[in-house]
Amino acid sequence: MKEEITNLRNQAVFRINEVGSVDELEKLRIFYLGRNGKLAQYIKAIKDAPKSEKKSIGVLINDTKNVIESLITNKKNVIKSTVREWVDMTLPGEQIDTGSIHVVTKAIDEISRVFENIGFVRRRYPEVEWDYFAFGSLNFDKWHPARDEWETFFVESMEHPKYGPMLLTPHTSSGQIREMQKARSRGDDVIRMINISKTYRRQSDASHTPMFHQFEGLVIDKNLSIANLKGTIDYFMDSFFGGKRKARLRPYNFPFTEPSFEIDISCDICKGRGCKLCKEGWLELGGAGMVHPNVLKNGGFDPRIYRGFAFGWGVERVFMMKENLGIDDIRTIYSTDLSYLKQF
Ligand code: FA5
Repeated sequence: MKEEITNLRNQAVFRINEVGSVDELEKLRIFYLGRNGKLAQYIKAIKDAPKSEKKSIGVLINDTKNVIESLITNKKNVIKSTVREWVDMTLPGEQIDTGSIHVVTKAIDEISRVFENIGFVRRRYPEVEWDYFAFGSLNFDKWHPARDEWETFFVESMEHPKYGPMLLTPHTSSGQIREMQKARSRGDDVIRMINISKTYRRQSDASHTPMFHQFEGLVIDKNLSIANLKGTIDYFMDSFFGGKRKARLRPYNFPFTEPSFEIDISCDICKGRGCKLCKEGWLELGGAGMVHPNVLKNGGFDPRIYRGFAFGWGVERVFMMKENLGIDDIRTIYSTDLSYLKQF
Protein backbone atom coordinates (compact mmCIF):
# COMPACT_ATOMS: atom_id res chain seq x y z
CA MET A 1 0.00 0.00 0.00
CA LYS A 2 2.89 2.29 0.78
CA GLU A 3 4.28 1.89 -2.72
CA GLU A 4 0.86 2.69 -4.24
CA ILE A 5 0.59 5.84 -2.19
CA THR A 6 4.10 6.96 -3.19
CA ASN A 7 3.23 6.37 -6.87
CA LEU A 8 0.02 8.34 -6.43
CA ARG A 9 2.02 11.24 -4.99
CA ASN A 10 4.47 11.24 -7.92
CA GLN A 11 1.60 11.11 -10.38
CA ALA A 12 -0.11 14.05 -8.63
CA VAL A 13 3.09 16.15 -8.69
CA PHE A 14 3.39 15.57 -12.43
CA ARG A 15 -0.28 16.31 -13.22
CA ILE A 16 -0.43 19.47 -11.10
CA ASN A 17 2.65 20.73 -12.85
CA GLU A 18 1.03 20.17 -16.26
CA VAL A 19 -2.37 21.94 -15.74
CA GLY A 20 -2.95 25.42 -17.16
CA SER A 21 -6.21 26.61 -15.59
CA VAL A 22 -7.81 27.03 -12.18
CA ASP A 23 -10.76 24.85 -13.27
CA GLU A 24 -8.50 21.91 -14.15
CA LEU A 25 -6.68 22.38 -10.84
CA GLU A 26 -9.97 22.16 -8.96
CA LYS A 27 -10.77 18.88 -10.74
CA LEU A 28 -7.41 17.45 -9.60
CA ARG A 29 -8.03 18.61 -6.01
CA ILE A 30 -11.35 16.76 -5.94
CA PHE A 31 -9.74 13.67 -7.55
CA TYR A 32 -6.95 13.39 -4.93
CA LEU A 33 -8.23 15.20 -1.82
CA GLY A 34 -12.05 15.16 -2.17
CA ARG A 35 -14.35 13.36 0.30
CA ASN A 36 -14.43 10.30 -1.99
CA GLY A 37 -11.01 11.00 -3.57
CA LYS A 38 -7.96 8.73 -3.80
CA LEU A 39 -6.47 9.58 -0.40
CA ALA A 40 -9.86 9.10 1.32
CA GLN A 41 -9.94 5.56 -0.14
CA TYR A 42 -6.48 4.77 1.33
CA ILE A 43 -7.56 6.16 4.71
CA LYS A 44 -10.53 3.77 4.70
CA ALA A 45 -8.18 0.89 3.79
CA ILE A 46 -5.84 1.45 6.79
CA LYS A 47 -8.06 -0.75 8.92
CA ASP A 48 -7.16 -3.77 6.72
CA ALA A 49 -3.37 -3.15 6.78
CA PRO A 50 -1.07 -5.21 9.09
CA LYS A 51 -1.05 -3.72 12.60
CA SER A 52 2.69 -2.96 12.48
CA GLU A 53 2.27 -0.78 9.32
CA LYS A 54 -0.90 1.15 10.25
CA LYS A 55 0.98 4.03 11.83
CA SER A 56 3.56 4.56 9.04
CA ILE A 57 0.80 4.34 6.36
CA GLY A 58 -1.14 7.05 8.22
CA VAL A 59 1.93 9.30 8.33
CA LEU A 60 2.58 8.72 4.60
CA ILE A 61 -1.06 9.59 3.69
CA ASN A 62 -0.85 12.75 5.78
CA ASP A 63 2.44 13.86 4.16
CA THR A 64 1.04 13.15 0.67
CA LYS A 65 -2.07 15.22 1.48
CA ASN A 66 0.09 18.20 2.65
CA VAL A 67 2.33 17.99 -0.44
CA ILE A 68 -0.64 17.91 -2.87
CA GLU A 69 -2.42 20.76 -1.02
CA SER A 70 0.58 23.09 -1.07
CA LEU A 71 1.37 22.28 -4.73
CA ILE A 72 -2.24 23.13 -5.70
CA THR A 73 -2.13 26.43 -3.75
CA ASN A 74 1.17 27.48 -5.32
CA LYS A 75 0.03 26.55 -8.81
CA LYS A 76 -3.21 28.51 -8.34
CA ASN A 77 -1.21 31.63 -7.44
CA VAL A 78 1.06 31.17 -10.45
CA ILE A 79 -1.92 30.79 -12.83
CA LYS A 80 -3.70 33.86 -11.36
CA SER A 81 -0.61 36.05 -11.65
CA THR A 82 0.06 35.13 -15.29
CA VAL A 83 -3.51 35.15 -16.66
CA ARG A 84 -4.45 38.73 -17.59
CA GLU A 85 -7.94 39.93 -16.68
CA TRP A 86 -9.91 40.83 -19.79
CA VAL A 87 -11.67 44.20 -19.62
CA ASP A 88 -14.46 45.14 -21.99
CA MET A 89 -13.86 48.84 -22.55
CA THR A 90 -17.23 49.24 -24.24
CA LEU A 91 -19.25 48.38 -21.10
CA PRO A 92 -20.96 51.36 -19.42
CA GLY A 93 -19.08 52.68 -16.34
CA GLU A 94 -20.20 52.10 -12.79
CA GLN A 95 -22.51 54.85 -11.46
CA ILE A 96 -20.95 56.48 -8.38
CA ASP A 97 -23.42 58.38 -6.17
CA THR A 98 -22.38 61.92 -5.32
CA GLY A 99 -23.59 63.79 -2.26
CA SER A 100 -25.45 67.07 -2.51
CA ILE A 101 -26.36 70.00 -0.31
CA HIS A 102 -29.44 69.48 1.88
CA VAL A 103 -32.45 71.63 1.04
CA VAL A 104 -32.37 73.40 4.41
CA THR A 105 -28.73 74.40 3.90
CA LYS A 106 -29.65 75.72 0.44
CA ALA A 107 -32.54 77.72 1.93
CA ILE A 108 -30.24 79.16 4.64
CA ASP A 109 -27.73 80.23 1.98
CA GLU A 110 -30.45 81.88 -0.08
CA ILE A 111 -31.95 83.71 2.92
CA SER A 112 -28.47 84.92 3.99
CA ARG A 113 -27.81 86.27 0.48
CA VAL A 114 -31.13 88.14 0.36
CA PHE A 115 -30.37 89.97 3.62
CA GLU A 116 -26.65 90.46 3.00
CA ASN A 117 -27.64 92.33 -0.18
CA ILE A 118 -29.21 95.04 1.99
CA GLY A 119 -26.37 95.25 4.52
CA PHE A 120 -27.31 92.66 7.14
CA VAL A 121 -24.47 90.71 8.80
CA ARG A 122 -24.86 86.95 9.28
CA ARG A 123 -24.62 85.71 12.88
CA ARG A 124 -25.00 82.37 14.67
CA TYR A 125 -25.70 82.23 18.42
CA PRO A 126 -25.62 79.24 20.84
CA GLU A 127 -28.06 76.34 20.52
CA VAL A 128 -27.63 75.62 24.23
CA GLU A 129 -28.52 78.80 26.09
CA TRP A 130 -29.30 80.26 29.50
CA ASP A 131 -32.86 81.21 30.40
CA TYR A 132 -31.81 84.87 30.72
CA PHE A 133 -30.96 85.24 27.01
CA ALA A 134 -33.92 83.17 25.77
CA PHE A 135 -36.56 84.59 28.12
CA GLY A 136 -35.51 86.75 31.10
CA SER A 137 -33.82 89.61 29.23
CA LEU A 138 -36.61 89.53 26.61
CA ASN A 139 -39.27 90.65 29.04
CA PHE A 140 -40.89 87.20 29.47
CA ASP A 141 -43.00 86.90 32.56
CA LYS A 142 -41.81 84.25 35.07
CA TRP A 143 -44.93 82.17 34.33
CA HIS A 144 -45.03 82.64 30.55
CA PRO A 145 -46.22 79.39 28.86
CA ALA A 146 -43.15 79.24 26.55
CA ARG A 147 -41.05 78.52 29.66
CA ASP A 148 -43.26 75.55 30.40
CA GLU A 149 -41.44 72.24 30.22
CA TRP A 150 -43.85 71.10 27.53
CA GLU A 151 -42.61 73.76 25.08
CA THR A 152 -38.94 74.15 25.94
CA PHE A 153 -36.27 71.49 26.49
CA PHE A 154 -34.42 72.21 29.75
CA VAL A 155 -31.00 70.71 30.49
CA GLU A 156 -31.39 68.85 33.75
CA SER A 157 -29.60 70.22 36.84
CA MET A 158 -27.70 72.93 34.93
CA GLU A 159 -28.26 76.39 36.36
CA HIS A 160 -26.21 79.59 36.09
CA PRO A 161 -26.14 81.70 39.27
CA LYS A 162 -26.95 84.87 37.26
CA TYR A 163 -28.60 83.61 34.05
CA GLY A 164 -30.80 80.81 35.41
CA PRO A 165 -31.55 77.34 33.98
CA MET A 166 -29.84 75.94 30.89
CA LEU A 167 -32.05 75.09 27.89
CA LEU A 168 -32.03 74.28 24.19
CA THR A 169 -32.77 77.62 22.64
CA PRO A 170 -36.45 77.73 21.58
CA HIS A 171 -36.06 80.79 19.30
CA THR A 172 -33.33 82.86 17.65
CA SER A 173 -34.50 85.92 19.60
CA SER A 174 -32.05 84.68 22.27
CA GLY A 175 -29.34 86.20 20.02
CA GLN A 176 -30.82 89.72 20.35
CA ILE A 177 -29.28 90.63 23.72
CA ARG A 178 -26.01 88.87 22.87
CA GLU A 179 -25.76 90.93 19.64
CA MET A 180 -26.58 94.21 21.41
CA GLN A 181 -24.01 93.54 24.14
CA LYS A 182 -21.39 92.67 21.52
CA ALA A 183 -22.10 95.87 19.57
CA ARG A 184 -21.90 97.96 22.75
CA SER A 185 -18.60 96.38 23.78
CA ARG A 186 -17.20 97.40 20.35
CA GLY A 187 -18.65 100.90 20.70
CA ASP A 188 -21.13 100.36 17.78
CA ASP A 189 -24.59 101.88 17.94
CA VAL A 190 -26.06 100.51 14.71
CA ILE A 191 -27.07 96.85 14.29
CA ARG A 192 -28.19 94.97 11.20
CA MET A 193 -28.04 91.30 12.14
CA ILE A 194 -29.43 88.18 10.52
CA ASN A 195 -29.03 85.31 13.01
CA ILE A 196 -29.77 81.88 11.52
CA SER A 197 -29.53 79.01 14.01
CA LYS A 198 -31.04 75.73 15.17
CA THR A 199 -33.96 75.96 17.58
CA TYR A 200 -35.81 73.32 19.61
CA ARG A 201 -39.35 72.84 20.92
CA ARG A 202 -41.46 69.90 22.08
CA GLN A 203 -43.64 69.86 18.98
CA SER A 204 -44.21 67.43 16.10
CA ASP A 205 -47.01 67.53 13.50
CA ALA A 206 -47.52 68.46 9.82
CA SER A 207 -46.28 72.02 10.42
CA HIS A 208 -43.89 71.49 13.40
CA THR A 209 -40.65 69.57 14.03
CA PRO A 210 -38.83 69.34 17.39
CA MET A 211 -35.66 70.75 15.78
CA PHE A 212 -36.01 73.49 13.21
CA HIS A 213 -34.18 76.63 12.07
CA GLN A 214 -35.16 80.22 12.50
CA PHE A 215 -33.77 83.37 10.94
CA GLU A 216 -33.90 86.44 13.10
CA GLY A 217 -33.46 89.96 11.81
CA LEU A 218 -32.56 92.68 14.29
CA VAL A 219 -32.04 96.29 13.28
CA ILE A 220 -31.20 99.04 15.75
CA ASP A 221 -30.66 102.66 14.83
CA LYS A 222 -32.02 106.12 15.54
CA ASN A 223 -35.32 107.13 13.87
CA LEU A 224 -36.61 103.67 12.89
CA SER A 225 -40.33 103.05 12.47
CA ILE A 226 -42.81 100.33 11.52
CA ALA A 227 -42.41 101.52 7.90
CA ASN A 228 -38.79 100.26 7.94
CA LEU A 229 -39.94 96.89 9.28
CA LYS A 230 -42.71 96.61 6.67
CA GLY A 231 -40.32 97.63 3.86
CA THR A 232 -37.80 94.95 4.92
CA ILE A 233 -40.51 92.26 5.03
CA ASP A 234 -41.85 93.29 1.60
CA TYR A 235 -38.32 93.20 0.19
CA PHE A 236 -37.77 89.66 1.53
CA MET A 237 -41.14 88.43 0.24
CA ASP A 238 -40.41 89.75 -3.25
CA SER A 239 -36.85 88.41 -3.35
CA PHE A 240 -37.62 84.96 -1.95
CA PHE A 241 -41.11 84.24 -3.29
CA GLY A 242 -40.90 86.23 -6.51
CA GLY A 243 -43.71 88.70 -5.76
CA LYS A 244 -46.55 86.25 -6.51
CA ARG A 245 -47.73 85.48 -3.01
CA LYS A 246 -49.92 87.43 -0.65
CA ALA A 247 -48.68 88.35 2.85
CA ARG A 248 -50.65 89.68 5.78
CA LEU A 249 -49.66 91.25 9.10
CA ARG A 250 -51.80 90.26 12.08
CA PRO A 251 -51.63 92.12 15.40
CA TYR A 252 -50.09 89.79 17.98
CA ASN A 253 -48.37 89.79 21.32
CA PHE A 254 -44.70 89.02 21.96
CA PRO A 255 -43.21 90.16 25.29
CA PHE A 256 -40.09 91.54 23.58
CA THR A 257 -41.71 93.66 20.84
CA GLU A 258 -44.26 96.47 21.03
CA PRO A 259 -46.26 96.62 18.84
CA SER A 260 -46.03 92.98 17.68
CA PHE A 261 -47.27 91.21 14.55
CA GLU A 262 -47.49 87.80 13.04
CA ILE A 263 -46.80 87.50 9.33
CA ASP A 264 -48.77 84.99 7.28
CA ILE A 265 -48.32 83.97 3.66
CA SER A 266 -51.05 82.63 1.38
CA CYS A 267 -50.86 78.83 1.19
CA ASP A 268 -49.49 77.53 -2.10
CA ILE A 269 -50.72 73.95 -1.55
CA CYS A 270 -54.45 74.73 -1.44
CA LYS A 271 -54.34 78.24 -3.00
CA GLY A 272 -56.19 79.63 0.00
CA ARG A 273 -58.99 77.03 0.25
CA GLY A 274 -57.62 75.40 3.45
CA CYS A 275 -55.68 72.12 3.73
CA LYS A 276 -53.95 69.69 6.14
CA LEU A 277 -50.96 72.04 6.39
CA CYS A 278 -52.48 75.51 6.72
CA LYS A 279 -56.05 74.72 7.83
CA GLU A 280 -57.48 78.07 6.68
CA GLY A 281 -55.59 79.22 3.60
CA TRP A 282 -52.80 81.11 5.37
CA LEU A 283 -49.61 79.75 6.86
CA GLU A 284 -47.79 81.52 9.67
CA LEU A 285 -44.24 82.39 8.66
CA GLY A 286 -43.20 84.08 11.87
CA GLY A 287 -43.34 87.04 14.19
CA ALA A 288 -42.12 90.61 14.03
CA GLY A 289 -42.34 93.91 15.85
CA MET A 290 -40.63 96.99 17.22
CA VAL A 291 -38.07 96.12 19.92
CA HIS A 292 -39.53 96.70 23.41
CA PRO A 293 -37.85 99.56 25.39
CA ASN A 294 -36.97 97.13 28.25
CA VAL A 295 -35.12 94.89 25.80
CA LEU A 296 -33.18 97.84 24.39
CA LYS A 297 -32.23 98.78 27.95
CA ASN A 298 -31.13 95.20 28.76
CA GLY A 299 -28.92 95.25 25.67
CA GLY A 300 -27.29 98.56 26.66
CA PHE A 301 -29.21 100.87 24.26
CA ASP A 302 -31.03 103.97 25.59
CA PRO A 303 -34.69 103.64 24.42
CA ARG A 304 -35.06 107.44 24.43
CA ILE A 305 -32.47 107.64 21.63
CA TYR A 306 -32.61 104.29 19.83
CA ARG A 307 -35.35 102.27 18.15
CA GLY A 308 -35.25 98.74 16.85
CA PHE A 309 -37.28 96.29 14.83
CA ALA A 310 -37.00 92.52 14.78
CA PHE A 311 -38.50 89.54 13.01
CA GLY A 312 -38.06 85.78 13.49
CA TRP A 313 -39.29 83.20 10.98
CA GLY A 314 -38.93 79.48 10.40
CA VAL A 315 -36.45 78.50 7.64
CA GLU A 316 -38.26 75.21 6.88
CA ARG A 317 -41.62 77.01 6.73
CA VAL A 318 -40.47 79.62 4.23
CA PHE A 319 -38.78 76.94 2.14
CA MET A 320 -41.97 74.83 2.08
CA MET A 321 -43.95 77.83 0.96
CA LYS A 322 -41.91 78.30 -2.20
CA GLU A 323 -44.08 77.95 -5.25
CA ASN A 324 -44.99 74.51 -6.59
CA LEU A 325 -42.93 72.47 -4.12
CA GLY A 326 -46.12 70.82 -2.88
CA ILE A 327 -44.70 69.82 0.54
CA ASP A 328 -47.69 69.28 2.80
CA ASP A 329 -45.82 67.88 5.83
CA ILE A 330 -42.76 69.68 7.25
CA ARG A 331 -41.39 66.43 8.72
CA THR A 332 -40.66 65.05 5.25
CA ILE A 333 -37.84 67.63 4.92
CA TYR A 334 -35.96 65.66 7.58
CA SER A 335 -36.83 62.23 6.21
CA THR A 336 -33.94 60.00 5.16
CA ASP A 337 -35.65 59.10 1.89
CA LEU A 338 -33.03 60.15 -0.68
CA SER A 339 -35.32 59.71 -3.69
CA TYR A 340 -37.65 62.28 -2.09
CA LEU A 341 -34.88 64.73 -1.11
CA LYS A 342 -33.23 64.52 -4.55
CA GLN A 343 -36.26 66.25 -6.10
CA PHE A 344 -35.07 69.57 -4.68
C1 FA5 B 1 -40.95 83.33 17.77
O1 FA5 B 1 -40.20 82.35 17.91
C2 FA5 B 1 -40.43 84.73 17.98
N1 FA5 B 1 -39.13 84.68 18.56
C3 FA5 B 1 -40.42 85.46 16.64
C4 FA5 B 1 -40.15 86.91 16.73
C5 FA5 B 1 -38.87 87.40 16.52
C6 FA5 B 1 -41.18 87.81 17.03
C7 FA5 B 1 -38.61 88.77 16.59
C8 FA5 B 1 -40.92 89.16 17.13
C9 FA5 B 1 -39.64 89.63 16.88
P1 FA5 B 1 -42.98 81.92 17.01
O2 FA5 B 1 -43.07 81.06 18.22
O3 FA5 B 1 -44.26 82.32 16.41
O4 FA5 B 1 -42.19 83.24 17.33
O5 FA5 B 1 -42.07 81.19 15.92
C10 FA5 B 1 -41.68 81.85 14.77
C11 FA5 B 1 -41.74 80.93 13.57
O6 FA5 B 1 -40.90 79.81 13.74
C12 FA5 B 1 -43.10 80.29 13.30
O7 FA5 B 1 -43.96 81.18 12.68
C13 FA5 B 1 -42.71 79.16 12.39
O8 FA5 B 1 -42.42 79.62 11.10
C14 FA5 B 1 -41.42 78.71 13.03
N2 FA5 B 1 -41.67 77.61 13.97
C15 FA5 B 1 -42.05 77.69 15.26
N3 FA5 B 1 -42.13 76.46 15.82
C16 FA5 B 1 -41.78 75.59 14.87
C17 FA5 B 1 -41.63 74.17 14.81
N4 FA5 B 1 -41.82 73.40 15.88
N5 FA5 B 1 -41.27 73.61 13.64
C18 FA5 B 1 -41.03 74.37 12.55
N6 FA5 B 1 -41.12 75.72 12.53
C19 FA5 B 1 -41.50 76.32 13.67
